[in-house]
Amino acid sequence: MTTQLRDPDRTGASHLLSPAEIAHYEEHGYVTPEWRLPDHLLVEMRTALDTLLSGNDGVSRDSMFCPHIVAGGTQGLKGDNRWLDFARIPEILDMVGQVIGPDFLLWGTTVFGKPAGTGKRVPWHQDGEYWPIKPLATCSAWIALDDATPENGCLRVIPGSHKSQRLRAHNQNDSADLVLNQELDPSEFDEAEAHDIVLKAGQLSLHDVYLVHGSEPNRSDKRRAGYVCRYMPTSSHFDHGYGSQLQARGGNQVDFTTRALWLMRGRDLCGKNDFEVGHG
Ligand SMILES: O=C(O)CCC(=O)C(=O)O
Repeated sequence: MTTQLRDPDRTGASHLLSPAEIAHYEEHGYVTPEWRLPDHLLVEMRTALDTLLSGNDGVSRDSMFCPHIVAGGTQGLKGDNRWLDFARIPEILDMVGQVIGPDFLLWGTTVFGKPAGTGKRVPWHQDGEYWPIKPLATCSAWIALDDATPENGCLRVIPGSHKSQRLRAHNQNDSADLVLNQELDPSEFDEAEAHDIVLKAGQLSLHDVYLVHGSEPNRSDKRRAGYVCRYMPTSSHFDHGYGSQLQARGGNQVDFTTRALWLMRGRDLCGKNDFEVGHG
């Protein structure tokens, strides 16, 4: 089946972020665009998710790293090219380009599957703590595959927390109840300022690498799956060598040393990104 990525009814400028949406991203570190996936694409993504789940029995549903890498992805996940297609949805790339510039690459994806009843908490964190990106920069597109609400553990953010462009103090927490093992020190933010990102299935949010965010466990009877794509401007370098040093420090749950990079738009501005590693 050929994935028809661009929505025929929404071509043209209508999907682009408005000036107010761009200003919201800059001011608050995230935005929930007006545009949403066309129904046919949402159906395809949910079908791909069913396949991913049924083909990967032993892998935690809470975080399935790199489904876009077909074989030998992190965790031994059996992936599928369709997830790479979904990371190339032109409307989403256009919006990402509006906030990080026209030259950018895809370096990672994750399905945060948060199953009904048992979905775990994602501790408060900033994304960049163990990412080998110099200088640190990434825009994450979090695509809701189910409705995401406070009841089933939608993404929560601390608006404006990206602004200092500073990685705050994290502690390692290896509790089995958490999806990630890096947790922000409570002195670093005020949870009372948290904002819930409530999304209908097919909507998405974009967030900055320095934004403080997390999500509550899913105690409801409704799954809350999201597919996140990580895009970085090619003015930054994804340093595979530094990836191994970070791993040696013990904080990483994933292997960045062989991570494949895909140029999504424009060219490699820094000239140092390696588009052969991991493409086997
Ligand atoms: O899906 C979640 O609850 C967490 C997502 C997240 O931490 C991220 O996209 O960076």
